Amino acid sequence: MRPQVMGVLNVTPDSFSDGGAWADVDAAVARGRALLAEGADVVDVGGESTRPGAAPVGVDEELARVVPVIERLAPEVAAAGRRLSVDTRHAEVAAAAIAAGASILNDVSASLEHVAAGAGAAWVAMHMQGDPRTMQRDPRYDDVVAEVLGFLVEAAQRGRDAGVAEVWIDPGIGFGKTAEHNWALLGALDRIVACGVPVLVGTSRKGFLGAAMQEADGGDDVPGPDDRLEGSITTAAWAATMGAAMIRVHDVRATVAALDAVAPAGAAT
Ligand code: PMM
Repeated sequence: MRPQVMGVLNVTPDSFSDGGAWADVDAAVARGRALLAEGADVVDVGGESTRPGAAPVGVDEELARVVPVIERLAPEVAAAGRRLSVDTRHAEVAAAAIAAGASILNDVSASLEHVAAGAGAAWVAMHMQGDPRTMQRDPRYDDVVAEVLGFLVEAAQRGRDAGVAEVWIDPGIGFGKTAEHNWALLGALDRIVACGVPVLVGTSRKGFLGAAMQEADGGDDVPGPDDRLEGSITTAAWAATMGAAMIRVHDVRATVAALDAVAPAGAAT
């Protein structure tokens, strides 16, 4: 069996890779349907960009972006036996999104376990150093793998203590991390998987892949987010082989095909 694939649906004017494309409700719902048709197991709806340097969004604005999209997608997602998640740092948005039909709280702040527990939702605890506005200004660790792993083990315990029945952990690739930190975490994913909590990983279209792809082909320009498919797919397949249970991606069809192709080699089989 391959890992589950979480398709990204950013209902934001400013996400780094697909900002603006799905900013109105009809377009976002259509994009959500397309992600399902491409084979997404989970559609992850986000209304606040967490790209480095992004300005925070008001809660009312975030609610207005995500709740109508979740409400409209919920019946068809349920009928297809798939799930909706909400990508938010705000308790009010999380609660409203779960009430509207999301069953996973994708919490990049790793602080909303009580909201997930109270609403009976799954909880993803992601590691981030700092906050999105400042996190890429010189992130530092003594031992990035040990520190992130320690944080995730502790977060998972907090989730269980709060009463969350389904806890996930995520090393937060690109969230307060240099390229070296990201590669170190990907290289040690099996250690994170070994702690026994299901692991979600998101590398899709991220900047460190652009840098690596530029280095590999010796070109003058860093490939933009839309031109990072090879890096995205390769790292998704790597994460699968290391035992990740869910991969968060923009390019669902290609990732599903790649993961199906490597599934026999994966630790998740
Ligand atoms: N990455 C982004 C947003 N949300 N959530 C989790 N759990 N893990 C991630 O790696 C992650 C996330 C940033 O990417 P985007 O702006 O393209 O959504």
